Amino acid sequence: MKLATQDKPFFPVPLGEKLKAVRRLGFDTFEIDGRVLVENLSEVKTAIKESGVPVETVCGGYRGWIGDFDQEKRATAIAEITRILQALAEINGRGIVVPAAWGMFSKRLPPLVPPRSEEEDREVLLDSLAKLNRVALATGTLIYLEPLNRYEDHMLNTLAAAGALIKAGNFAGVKLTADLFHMNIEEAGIERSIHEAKALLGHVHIADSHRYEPGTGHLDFVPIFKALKDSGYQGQMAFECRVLGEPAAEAYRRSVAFIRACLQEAGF
Ligand code: LER
Ligand code: MN
Repeated sequence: MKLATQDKPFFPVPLGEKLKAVRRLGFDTFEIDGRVLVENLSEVKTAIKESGVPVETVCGGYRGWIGDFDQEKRATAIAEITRILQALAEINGRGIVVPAAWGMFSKRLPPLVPPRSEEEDREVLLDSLAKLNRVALATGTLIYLEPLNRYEDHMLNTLAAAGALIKAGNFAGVKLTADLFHMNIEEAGIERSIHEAKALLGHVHIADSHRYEPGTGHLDFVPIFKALKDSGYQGQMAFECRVLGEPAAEAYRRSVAFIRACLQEAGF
């Protein structure tokens, strides 16, 4: 299990210094933006070599969504994710976090009724995932399909719903992202859902209950980590949160120490 972080405004530049700072804060690896990776591939390679800090996962950095209502934007998403996976393969990366869509539509906010049926949503997602599954298998990378909460996406909100889609398509190159912030809203029981989805778990996003740095909210991380440990989870856990404490870098360092203690207590 490796602890990862996404980029933060208080991290230094250039990328080589950023990766060194990430390690000093207590992380093992960096989750990069897809566009940053593709547009700076040789700099990323040098930074990894010089810092010894791997870059193994991607989140964001492409236009459109795999479940986009607009066919052209959906094709753009598939093409750009393909380029990101090709670049990721060159740095021995693992995979990219991909939601069905983010901020495109919510059935819980006006106008409430989406312009496409659930059956059509499903067909569109199966088609996009079939294409990206082929790319993942060809490049030795993975798609980490990410259910989001009901206010951020109307198509996939639970691990079970996303897992059913992966099974329906028999996609060996598609796994799940378990994002604790979304799960805290959508899953009846976080630990139970982790156990039920264990065969498909590929990646984890962590934040506290209010999506600030772990340790500042009311999420109980130890039983969740125990569920991951008991499920045989060996992938990454990437911080995806805002930072409440000040100064931010110190608050972030405290949060990493807090999470490492929780991981140890859970048996990692
Ligand atoms: C969005 O809320 C999220 O969790 C990101 O990982 C985007 O996929
Ligand atoms: Mn996430």
